[in-house]
Amino acid sequence: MTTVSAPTPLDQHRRLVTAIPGPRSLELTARRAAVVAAGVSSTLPVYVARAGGAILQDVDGNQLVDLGSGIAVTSVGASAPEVVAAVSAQVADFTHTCFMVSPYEEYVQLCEVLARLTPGTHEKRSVLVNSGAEAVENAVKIARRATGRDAIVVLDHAYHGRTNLTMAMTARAMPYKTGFGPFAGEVYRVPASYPLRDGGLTGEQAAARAIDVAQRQVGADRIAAIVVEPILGEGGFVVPAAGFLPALAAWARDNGIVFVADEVQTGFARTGALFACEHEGVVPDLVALAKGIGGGLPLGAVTGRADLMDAVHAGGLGGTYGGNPVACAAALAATALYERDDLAGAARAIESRVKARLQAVAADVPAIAEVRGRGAMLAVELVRPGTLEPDKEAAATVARTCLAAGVLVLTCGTWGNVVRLLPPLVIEQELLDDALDVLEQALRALAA
Ligand code: PLZ
Repeated sequence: MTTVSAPTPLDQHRRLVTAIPGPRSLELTARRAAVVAAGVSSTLPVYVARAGGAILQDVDGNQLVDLGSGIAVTSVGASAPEVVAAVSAQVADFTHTCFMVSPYEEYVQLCEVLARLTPGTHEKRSVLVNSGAEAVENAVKIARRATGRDAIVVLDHAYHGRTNLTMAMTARAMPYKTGFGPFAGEVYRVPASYPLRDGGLTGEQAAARAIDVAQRQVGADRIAAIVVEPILGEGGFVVPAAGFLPALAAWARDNGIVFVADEVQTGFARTGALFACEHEGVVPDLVALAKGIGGGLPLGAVTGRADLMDAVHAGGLGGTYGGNPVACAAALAATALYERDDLAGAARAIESRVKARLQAVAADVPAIAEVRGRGAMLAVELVRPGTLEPDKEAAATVARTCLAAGVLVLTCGTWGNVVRLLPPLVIEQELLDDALDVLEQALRALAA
């Protein structure tokens, strides 16, 4: 293997040297308008020059704290040295052959890692793809082929991607679906568990409500798969009531329905366990993976029961770039870090630190309806005080205030009223506290 010298690490401090955005970023914003499609939007009005750990350095030399990790991707830290070294070495060896044409060891090795790390001790197989949406699509293809059934059940508030099939599976119209139909057929939506808005339903009751809809409107014997995010991601970082996931999984098992966990956002230590299903002891039949798996390089996977995966005819799964060797090298390095550095433990430490802090703020700020989440997948849902009426403007204001101070936080939620935190799991405590100071101030300003 070729060795490549590591770049100088970025110091892990927030530092503003211009207004946000600075002059170079403003220049790029103007250039962008002339050539980048208007449909592609960016949260951050600043352009990144370098990134390291939990710091984004922009083209004007500002250093921002990254509490988004590129939407839960750079969990091992931006440009983790181990990932950089593995990628650099692989690039020097070969960048692409196409696994369907001339295979290589890295693909096989990564599938071995996935078989070992994902929930359950049963025999597993994997297929590697390029993105989360592609992972979800392939899980559906596999479930349909294995069961000979067509129907797919998804949850309200779900997000599964932007391709035609996954748009149909995604709940929210704007901005994901509006004007982009017609959508793929045979996708049926059932109510999720959303404790803040469920009027006290238990997990079992919420599951019974979902199952009732599926059985009445579709019929269990027509359903190939139920696809579930163990914690709703784009839909608002909603942790289902305890018992919801196990009840859905049991119903799926009893009815020959493939239980697919979309762990694209929750996977790889993000929620304080290697996979979010583990919090409830649920072993999915198939898991859709992406984001954190690649340490920053584009990669997705479906891992699952060997009997289901191998029901697909030879040549039925694939794609030119699926399991690209550079992405595999990155994933082998990243997955080793989740284990070596106990990043699930790091996520749990982030959870206790952030929750303690934000719960104290919530006691003083009536716009905060709930502080929730697991591990380093945490959120604050904002409402008009005294009601459950979503307040999207409040979330936008908080995000904007943080950004102006050099802290990147994202929003999410069906109503856009949730401020979410997805810090790299390696964020240093001092830097996290500094970013939380900024966030706390922005939240407290809502009560002022
Ligand atoms: N499943 C659970 O969270 C991607 C999308 C942001 P891709 N989430 C961030 C946006 O606005 O496009 C996601 C997810 C879950 C599937 C996906 C899709 O993953 O890699 O973006 O295709």
